[in-house]
Amino acid sequence: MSTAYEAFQVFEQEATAAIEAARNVADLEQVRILFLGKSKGRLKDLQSELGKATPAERPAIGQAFNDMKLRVTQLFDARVEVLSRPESQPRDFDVTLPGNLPRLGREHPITQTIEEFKEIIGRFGFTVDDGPELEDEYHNFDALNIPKDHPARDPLDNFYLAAAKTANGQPILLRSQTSTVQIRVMERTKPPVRIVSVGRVYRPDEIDRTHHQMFHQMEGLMVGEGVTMATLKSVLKMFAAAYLGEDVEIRFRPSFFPFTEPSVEVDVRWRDGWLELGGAGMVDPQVLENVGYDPETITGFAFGLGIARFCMLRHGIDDIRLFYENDLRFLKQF
Ligand code: FA5
Repeated sequence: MSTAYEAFQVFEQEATAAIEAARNVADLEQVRILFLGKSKGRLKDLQSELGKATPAERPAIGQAFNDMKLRVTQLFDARVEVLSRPESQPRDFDVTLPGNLPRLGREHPITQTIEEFKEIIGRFGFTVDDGPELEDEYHNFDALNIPKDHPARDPLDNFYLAAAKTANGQPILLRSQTSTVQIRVMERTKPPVRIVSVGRVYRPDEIDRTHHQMFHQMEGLMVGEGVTMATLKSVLKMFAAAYLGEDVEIRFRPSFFPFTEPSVEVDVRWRDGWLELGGAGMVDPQVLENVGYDPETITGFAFGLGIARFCMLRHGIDDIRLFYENDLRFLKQF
C-alpha cells in the first residue's frame, strides 16, 4: 500500500518539476500529454494502482489520488495562464533598445503661410484663382503693358524655354510674376472681380538672403466701380497686420510698374532698415482695355506680395534660402 502513496508522491514531484520547467505553451502541452494525457498519460497508469488496493484501503488511497491530481492540475492551469500572457511570449528582439519614433510629416512653412494668406484675404471677400506656371509672352508681358524693348523681357532676366513655342509661334517662359493671372482672370470674367492667386514664379536673380530663383508670390486683384487707392492701402495694411501683428510698421513708396498707375512698393521694418514685401498700384487703363473692360466706368487695384518674405518676418528667419533648401532640421521647427 505504501507503494501507491510513494508512486503518487513521485508522480507529483516529477510533474511539478516538469510544469515549472516549461518555458512556453508548446512545452507545457508536451508535459500535459506525458503526465495528464487521458489515454497514455502517466496519471492513467497511476489510476491502475487504485485497482490493486483492498476495499478497505480504497477510500483513503482514492482520496489521496484525487487530492494529488487536483494539486497537479491546478498548478498546470496556473502555468498555462502565465505562459499565455503577451509578456511571456518569446521575443526575438531586445526590448530595452531605444525605439524608432515614427517621423510625422507636416506642411512646409511656405505651404502653411499660403494657407493662412488665403484664409486672411478670404475675410476681405477675395476668392482664390489660378494660372499656369508656363506662360506665353502675351500674358507675361504684352497684356501687362510691358513694352517690347522693356528690360524686364531680357532673356537674361527670364527663364525662356529654348525649344518650345506656342501654336501661334510665341516664345514660352516660366512666368516671372503672378501678375499673369490678373490677365487670365479678367479675360474670362466680367467685373466686379476680387481674387487672389498664389504660386511659384521664376527669375534668374542672384541668390542671396532675400532672393531666390524660384519663389512664391500672392497676386491680388480687385476691379469694379469705385475701387480706389485708399481701398488698396487699407486692404494691404489690414492684411499685413493680420499676418504680422497689429504693431507691424509698413510704408508705401512711390514706384513704377508698366501695368499699374500710380504704383507703389510696400516695405516693412526689418532689422535696421526696411524689407520690400511687394508691389502694387491701380490697374493701368491700358491693361483694362487689353482684356475688354471699359476704363471709363471701372477701376481696379492689384498687388503682388513675396510670400517667403512674410514668413521670414513672422518667424524671425533672416535667410530666404532656408525655406528652399529643405533641410529637415530647419523644417521640423514649423
Ligand atoms: C512684381 O513682381 C509685380 N508683379 C508686383 C505687382 C503686382 C505690382 C501687381 C503691381 C501690381 P516685384 O518684382 O517687385 O514686383 O516683386 C514683388 C515681390 O516679390 C517683391 O517685393 C518681393 O517680396 C518678392 N520677390 C521679388 N523677387 C524675389 C526673389 N528673387 N526672391 C524672393 N522674393 C522675391
